[in-house]
Order: sequence, then structure tokens, then C-alpha cells
Amino acid sequence: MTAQLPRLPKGFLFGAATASYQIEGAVDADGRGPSIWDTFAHTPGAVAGGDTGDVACDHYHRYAEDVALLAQLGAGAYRFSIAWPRIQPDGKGGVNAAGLDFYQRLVDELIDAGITPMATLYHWDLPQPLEDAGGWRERDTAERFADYAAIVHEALADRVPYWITLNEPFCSSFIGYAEGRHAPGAQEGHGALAAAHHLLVGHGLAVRAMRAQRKNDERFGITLNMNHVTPATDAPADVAAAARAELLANRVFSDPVLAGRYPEGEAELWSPISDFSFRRDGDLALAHEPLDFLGVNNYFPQYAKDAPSQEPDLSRRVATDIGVVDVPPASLPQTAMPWPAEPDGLRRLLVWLRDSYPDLPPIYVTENGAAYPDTVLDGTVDDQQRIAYLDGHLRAVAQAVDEGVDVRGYFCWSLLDNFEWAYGYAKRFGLVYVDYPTQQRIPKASYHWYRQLIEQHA
Ligand code: PNW
Repeated sequence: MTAQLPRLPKGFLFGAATASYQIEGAVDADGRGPSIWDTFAHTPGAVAGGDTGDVACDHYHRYAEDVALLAQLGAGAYRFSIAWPRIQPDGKGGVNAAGLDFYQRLVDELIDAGITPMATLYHWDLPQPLEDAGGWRERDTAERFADYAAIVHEALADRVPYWITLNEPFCSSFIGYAEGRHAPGAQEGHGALAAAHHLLVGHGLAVRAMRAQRKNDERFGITLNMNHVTPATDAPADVAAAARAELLANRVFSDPVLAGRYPEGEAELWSPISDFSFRRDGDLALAHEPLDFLGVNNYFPQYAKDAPSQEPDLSRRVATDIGVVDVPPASLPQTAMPWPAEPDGLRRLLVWLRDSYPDLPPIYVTENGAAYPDTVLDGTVDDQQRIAYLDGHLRAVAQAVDEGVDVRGYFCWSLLDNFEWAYGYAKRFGLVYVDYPTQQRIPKASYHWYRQLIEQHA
């Protein structure tokens, strides 16, 4: 049945990823404060089915069982995120020791199991008091983020070798402050661009703060979600639309971080809605703080077509309204999101990164995976579509490596089915099925497939 498994280089790191708000639950435990996702999820109409992360996978209490699942998988590494409101309930000031202790226990459990921890400091759960003061629209949030990063790093760096500042600043800024599909649910122009900028500033300040107190040889990186972009047709208007889409999807973050410049055309693209007055001297150097690795999250490619703007009134135009629609070829299969599944899109993205940035650091694919409508039959989940998706994407990574791109690891999203943000529990990305009423974990066929693949590389 299974033909040859994908083959990655010796020493390649295989892992799985999760995020705090999506799995932990226990939102009131041990002094945790509210985050913007608690507020958003409890806003009627914001999340499908009225779902919230209040309980999620109850990972806060079941972390030992979940680490055991990683160990049985043979995972070399585990990427998890730390909930800022557990560490600093108000987003600033003293440390909530009980909250920090949870991550101490988790890290100890991972080390005991021989699994390398990769910690993400910010996977979208901003302390609500900081949002009440303006959130990422304000430069102060970037400074508070660096304080928080230094606290967590100080406590865990003796055992955590990989540090990711931000997960997908694109989503935090453009989905949260322009589209409004994510917390805090704002629909803005200038405010979303300010948020994107302050996330870059916060990233740089955090890397500097952590590097200044480096303990061992820990590595510092950032995770960007990126998509390879192709013009839908070779009509000049679509070629221009693809350049705008690439700017918004990738270059807004990758140009400052990897090349120390603002992307060409950025100021012109958004000049109708923002004067970029949030930029200060020295900010580009912060964003361009040297990185030990780049985390890349990728799920799908984009096919850009020129389209009219949605909002003629400039005072109401949001930052993502750039006159582009995404029209993937009808021939591509779709996942449940529904996102088009095209493994070669990941290869093209990795090659694009290599060709675009001469000083590109080593890459880890920190997320890739797919949602499908899984069902339990006789106690098992036979998710052949997910196996095909992962198989194709791992082959695409292997091909990129053959073509000379320095990719060092791959983390499947996700270890567990979990709270899929605006979609709630309706979308399942896990290698492990979670029966939410009982919290029973059922490894899917894809889990066993991934275990074999990892074993074959041992
Ligand atoms: C990523 N989009 O989010 C996140 O890092 C995960 O927390 C999430 O569960 C996973 O991908 C699957 O969605 C994204 O709309 C959310 O393009 C939305 C988009 C991309 C990534």
C-alpha cells in the first residue's frame, strides 16, 4: 500500500507543532489573565459554533499524556507556544510564578522524553489589558513584548535551544486589525499597518533582549507564514496584482527581516490610507536583527487576479483591500478550509526565498498540514487525504533541499486536533484525533504514517 516514503537528509529534524490558546484550556487556572482571544471568542458571532478555547484539549492538565504521544511518534522536536497572560496577566509588571511553572513542567517532560523544545513566545494571545491600551497599534506593546520575552527566556533558556519570537505576524496584524476575522476583530487601514510595524519592532527588541542574556548556544528566529504567488494570467493587470499580493503576503515582513528594507512599492500601495508615521529611525535595524533561523509556515499557494477595491471611501478602506482576488486553478484539490493543496507551491516558495534573499538563514518549516473531515470508525481514523498531503509536501521539501535550499526541519501542524481560531473545533488538523466530550486522544492513520517516516530516518 504505502510506496516509498519521502526521504530527507541525515540529521533533519522532524516534529509537530501546537499553540497555547488552541490546546491548553484552563483559562482561569493559576492566575492566568484574559487574552484578546478570550474576549474575541466570547463575542457572539466571532467564532463558528460559538466555540471558545475555555477547555480546548485540556492540555494544561493533560500535557504529560500529550508529550507521551510525541515520544511514541518518535518526534525529535516539539514546537509549542507560551501564553503571555499566564506569565504576566496584565501584560506587564511582575511574573506570575504559577503560570511560568506550567512551562517548566512541560519542558522538563519533553527533555525527559528526549524531545527538543522549540518555544514560540507569541502565538496571538495578547494580554487584554495591552489591547485596551491600543494593542499592537502602539509602540509600547513592542516594548512590553521584549520585557516578557526576557522573562521567559531567563527562566527556560537553559533547556530550550530554539526560540521563536512571533508566529505569523501577518495574521496578528492583517487578519486581526484589517480583516477582523481574528482577535481583536478590528477593521482598519492605518491601524493594521501600525500593528504590522510594531510587531517587527517587538521582534527585534525581543531578540536583542534575549541575546544579551544568552545562556547556551540557543538559536533565535521568527516564524512567517508565506505563500508562493503566481499571476492568475499573464495579463499585465494580473502580473501587477501578483506583485501587490506578494508584498502583502510575504514581503511586508520578509523584506525588513531578511534584507533590512521596506518592500519596494509599499508606501505607494498604502499611501491612500496611511502616512507611515509610526516608522522611526533604527526600526529597520531592529527588524533586521541577525537571525539564527527562519521559521516558515505554509499551507497553500496563491494565484492573484486584479480586482476592484471593495471600498471607495478611503477613510473606511482596510489594509488588506489591495485590489486582488485569489483564484486557484480549479484542477487543484481542496482541503476542508477550503485551501488548495499543491505541494509544489511549497517547493517554489522555498526556492523563491533562497533566490530573493542572499543572506537567508537556515529554514525550519515550522507548520504545514491540512484539515479534513475526519471521522472515527471502529476506534480508528483513516485519514488517507492527510497522508497524501503530508507525503506530497515532505517530498516538496526534499526537492527544495536537492535544489540547494538549506531546510533543516519540518513540523507538522498539528499534533492534536484543536481550536482552529475563527472555525472553532469544526476543522481538524491533528495527527491525533481529539474526542472533545471525553478528551480521548486517538492517533490517526497519519500519525502512524509519520511515525514510520521518522523511524526510517533514525
Ligand atoms: C496558522 N490564512 O494560521 C496558525 O499558525 C495556526 O495557529 C493555525 O491553526 C494554522 O495555521 C491552520 O490555520 C493561519 O487565512 C490562519 O491564510 C489563517 C491563515 C493562514 C494561517
